[in-house]
Amino acid sequence: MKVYEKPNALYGTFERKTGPALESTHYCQGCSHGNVHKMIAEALVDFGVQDRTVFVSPVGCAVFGFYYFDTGHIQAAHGRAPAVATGIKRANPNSIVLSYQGDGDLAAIGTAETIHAANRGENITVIFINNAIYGMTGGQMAPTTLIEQHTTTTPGGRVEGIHGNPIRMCEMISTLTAPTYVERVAIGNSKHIMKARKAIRKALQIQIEGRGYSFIEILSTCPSGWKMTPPDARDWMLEHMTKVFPLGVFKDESKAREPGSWDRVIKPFEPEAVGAYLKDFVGATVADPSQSKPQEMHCKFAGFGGQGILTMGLFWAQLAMRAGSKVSWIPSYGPEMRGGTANCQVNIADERIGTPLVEEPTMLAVMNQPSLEKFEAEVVPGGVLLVDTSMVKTAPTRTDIKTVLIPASEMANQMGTSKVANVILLGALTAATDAFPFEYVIKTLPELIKKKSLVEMNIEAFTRGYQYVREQQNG
Ligand SMILES: Cc1ncc(C[n+]2csc(CCOP(=O)(O)OP(=O)(O)O)c2C)c(N)n1
Repeated sequence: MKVYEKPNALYGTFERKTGPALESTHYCQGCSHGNVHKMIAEALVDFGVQDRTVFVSPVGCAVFGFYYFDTGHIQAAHGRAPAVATGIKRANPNSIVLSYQGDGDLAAIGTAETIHAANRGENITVIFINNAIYGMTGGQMAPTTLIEQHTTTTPGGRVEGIHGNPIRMCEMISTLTAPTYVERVAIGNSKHIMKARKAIRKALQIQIEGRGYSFIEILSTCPSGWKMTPPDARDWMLEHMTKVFPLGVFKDESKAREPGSWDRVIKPFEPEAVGAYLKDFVGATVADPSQSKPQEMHCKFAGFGGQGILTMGLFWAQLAMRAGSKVSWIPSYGPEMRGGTANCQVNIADERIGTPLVEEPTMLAVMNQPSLEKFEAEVVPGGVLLVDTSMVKTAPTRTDIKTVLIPASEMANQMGTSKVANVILLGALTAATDAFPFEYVIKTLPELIKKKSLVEMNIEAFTRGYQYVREQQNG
C-alpha cells in the first residue's frame, strides 16, 4: 500500500515565531505554492541533499518558506533572490541552492537579478511561480498579468497600450547562452502536475551534478487574488494562461554540459596567486617579503583633483602589494575633472582586509588646506601627518602625532613641473615611516610608471623628498 505523507524536508508541524504551531501552511486553498513546496521537498529527500540545501525565499506569498522547509534558509530582499543565491552557491559550492520566486519578485523588481544570474549561468535552480498577479499584497497587476485580466490596479483589465504585454520569462531566458535547462510547466491536472514534478527533479539533478543553471516556470493558481473558487482558478489558468505562456521545454543542454563544469568556486587570493597575477598582468614579480614588506598601515591621501592624489595612494599600495602585503585602495573624489576634492584610502596588512575604508588613519598626507581641516582629527595618536606646506598655510594643531612638513609643490616647481609633488611626498613618507627600504622603491617605482620617459624625473622627485626628511631627522 502506498502511503502519502509529508516529505521529511518539510517540518512535521510548522512552528512560528508568533502564535501557535500550525499543521498546515498559510497558503490559501487552491494556491499552487503548497504543491510546489511538496514536490521540491520530496526531491530533496530522494536525492539525499536536504542537509546541504539552502532555500532562498522571496518577498511574496512564499516569504515564509523558512517555516516549512527543514533546510538552510535565507529570505532575500524583494527581487534579490538570484543574487543572494549566487553568493551562497559561490561561497559554498557544495550547497544546493534554490531561488524560489513569484512573478512580481522575479519579473518586476528583480528582472535585472534574474537575467544576470541566468546570463552568468550560476549553478543554481530557479523556481518561478507565475500566478499572473501580486498575490501577497492583494492582487495587483504583475508583469505576467494577461491582457484584459482584471486586477486591483487594472480594474478595467490590462491594456496593452497602457500597461504593456505579459512578459514571457522562459522565452527571454532561453535566448541566453549560459542557461542549461529552461522549461515551463503548470499546476493543472494530474498529468501537468507529474510533468512539473519531473521538471523540478531534473533541474535539481542538473545542479547537483554541476551542470549549471535551470529555470522552471510554473503556471500557478491564485484563487484569492483572482477571486475564484479553486476549481475555477485551475480551469481559468489552463484555458487562458497556457495560451499566452505555452508549456514546454525551451532549452535543454543538460546532456552537452560536463558534470562539474558549471561549478564556480572563488579561490582566495593567496600570495602565490598574487605573484602569478602580477606576472601575467604587470610583468612583475613579488619582491622578497622579508626585505621590503611594510608594517600594517591605514593611510589617507587627500587634496585637490589634479594633484595626483589617487596615483600617490595607488603607488603606495602597489609598493606594498609587490612586497607581499595584502592591500586595498579606494578613491573618493568630486565630479570635477580638475580642482574638486580628491582623496584615497589605502590599507596595508598581513591579513586579508575586511573593509577598504580608513576611518582611523595611522598616516595622513594632505596637499591642501581643506583636507588638513577635515582629516587632521581622524589620525590616531602616535600616527603620522604629512603636510605639503606649499599648499597649506595654517600649522597642524595636533601634538600627539608625528608631523612632517615639506614644501613639496615648491620643490616640484623647482624641478620644472608641479606634477611630481605627489612623488616628492611619497619619498618624504617613506623616510618618515620607514615603510620601505629606499633601494626597494627606487627599483620598483619604474615598474609602476606607465610612461617610461617620466621614470627618471619621478626617481629624482622621490629621492629629493626622501632626502629632505632624512636631513630634518638628522638635525
Ligand atoms: C521593496 C519592496 N517593494 C514592494 C513590496 C511590496 N510587496 C510585497 S510582496 C509583493 C509582490 C508579490 O508578488 P509575487 O512576487 O508575484 O508573489 P506572490 O505573492 O504572488 O506569490 C510586493 C510588491 C515590498 N515588500 N518590498
